[in-house]
Amino acid sequence: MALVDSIGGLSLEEEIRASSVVGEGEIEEGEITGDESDHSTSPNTIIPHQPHVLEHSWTFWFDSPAAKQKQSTWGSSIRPVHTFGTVEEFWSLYNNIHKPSKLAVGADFHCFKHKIEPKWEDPICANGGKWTISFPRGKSDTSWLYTLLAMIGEQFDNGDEICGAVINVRIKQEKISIWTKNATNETAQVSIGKQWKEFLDYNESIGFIFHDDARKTESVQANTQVDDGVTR
Ligand code: MGP
Repeated sequence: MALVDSIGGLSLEEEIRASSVVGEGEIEEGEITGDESDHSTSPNTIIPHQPHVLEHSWTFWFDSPAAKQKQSTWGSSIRPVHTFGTVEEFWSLYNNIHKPSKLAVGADFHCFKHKIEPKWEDPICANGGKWTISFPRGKSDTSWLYTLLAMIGEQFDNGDEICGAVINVRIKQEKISIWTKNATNETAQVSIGKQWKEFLDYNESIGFIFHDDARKTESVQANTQVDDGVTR
């Protein structure tokens, strides 16, 4: 079953680094304070580093094309890269890893909530599905970043329904998908798809597929291959 919606929208520019915005009156990291009435500390106290803790911890996973080629079972080469739980950790990781346009063709890069594996077999993903947007090769870097920021910054009204996001780098295209938990919860799926388009300022239609349907398609294809082998 495929759901399609076509609602356009807003930009996510204002969301970038939103989680690390410092409120009025708060002291920024590294800011020097000089309250003359307070003699208990040095007049020029440097406020220590206060990490900005995210609502959830997230894990980056990577599947390299070279490792994939050697595997016999799908998914056996997907590896967790690093788990982060603060805004600061996210940026230090993000700034030191390749953007999608620099990843090798065939690579899959995932960012999933900690302890959820980016596989249909994971019990939390098993009844879910995914929204997907395709981009020409080399054109998804900004959308990937905005997707990550919207997810880890808890910008989705139905963020609890989200497992994570993946970027698949292929010869002619890069596909970003958001995986969800309960594909039959149509209201939540539509809300996530609609908001995602707004965050990316994406105006085309996007497609949703149940993992269950993807699994069935896969087994039909496998049976067809077996039948072909028997009859010829
Ligand atoms: P894909 O990588 O999601 O699609 O699934 P893509 O990118 O269109 O295809 P590609 O050939 O360009 O990589 C491709 C195939 O991988 C599926 O048909 C399944 O056989 C297998 N596969 C993908 N996923 C996400 C899973 C999974 O979670 N579990 C299992 N068992 N197989 C999967």
